[in-house]
Amino acid sequence: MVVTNSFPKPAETAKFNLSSYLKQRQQLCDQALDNSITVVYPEKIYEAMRYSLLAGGKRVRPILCLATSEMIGGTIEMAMPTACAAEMIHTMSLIHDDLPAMDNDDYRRGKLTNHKVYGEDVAILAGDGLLALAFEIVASKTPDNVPKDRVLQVITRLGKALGAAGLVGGQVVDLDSEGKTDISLETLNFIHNHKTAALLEACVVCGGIIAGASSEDVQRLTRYSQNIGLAFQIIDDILDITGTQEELGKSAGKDLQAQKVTYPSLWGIEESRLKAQQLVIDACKELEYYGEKAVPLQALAHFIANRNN
Ligand code: GRG
Repeated sequence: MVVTNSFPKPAETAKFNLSSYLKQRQQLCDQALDNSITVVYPEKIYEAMRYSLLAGGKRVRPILCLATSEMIGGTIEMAMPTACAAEMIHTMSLIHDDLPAMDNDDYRRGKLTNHKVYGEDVAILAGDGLLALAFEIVASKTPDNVPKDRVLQVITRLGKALGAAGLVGGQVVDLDSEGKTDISLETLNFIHNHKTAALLEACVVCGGIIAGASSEDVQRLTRYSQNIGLAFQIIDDILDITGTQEELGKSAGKDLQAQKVTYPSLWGIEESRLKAQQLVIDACKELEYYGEKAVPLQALAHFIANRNN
């Protein structure tokens, strides 16, 4: 069977100009993130925070958050502080993940990692600073037309997604699994549902909550985001094998080198692509209820499975 990098999309999704949408949304997010940190005394920490936050990146998480807010009937302005917070949390997790005590990486987003430039001590603090700022901006910068109980729900969900019940828990099991070749599919799913899918889910669901999502909306958004979360990680594992350092902006082939159990190591590359494909189809189905309004989120799901970095 020939493995292709793309698969059929529904008619409306195919007509949608995803690349110009992504470009425009990336610019909006970059601008908002740039405005969110001013360099004051002690300059070193603000510079270290800005270094990683503004180093590029696809901005998938904030874009998902904004798109969900719009689909549910909210605006970009209502969701932008939450979208920025999600990118800050994601960036801090990358800074900490790259530290010698964790994955020990020299490159990220095409640049030297934070600790390579600022030292391990400042890199840890830059991550901490971003994490604290994320919550500060959701609480203080969400516009007044968003009811405060929605803001509280967002803070609760973000906290849960990044703590021991989310990213931190997934990272602990990932670290424990290092060097073990008998990792089960159940453990692998646990790691990635927590390390990767939990934050993507929070971005989507929080974007919806900001806009006034009902409990039925939240259920649909949860199923959509769990599917794209797993698809995202399967593709990440494939790209570690098929991508180059230049394309990925970080070291390639790390999983093989560390003999890590990954989706392609369990299923093979072709089967892994098919599974990612099916997850994207399932994710898109969850949003059919919203008709044309769901097209950006459906196109983003396809992007996640077709990306090359
Ligand atoms: C959150 C308190 C707290 C601590 C961090 C280190 C850690 C705990 C967790 C690791 C989380 C991690 C690095 C998960 C990997 C997620 C992933 C697939 C990252 C790649 O995301 P992309 O492709 O990257 O969206 P860009 O650079 O485009 O943003």
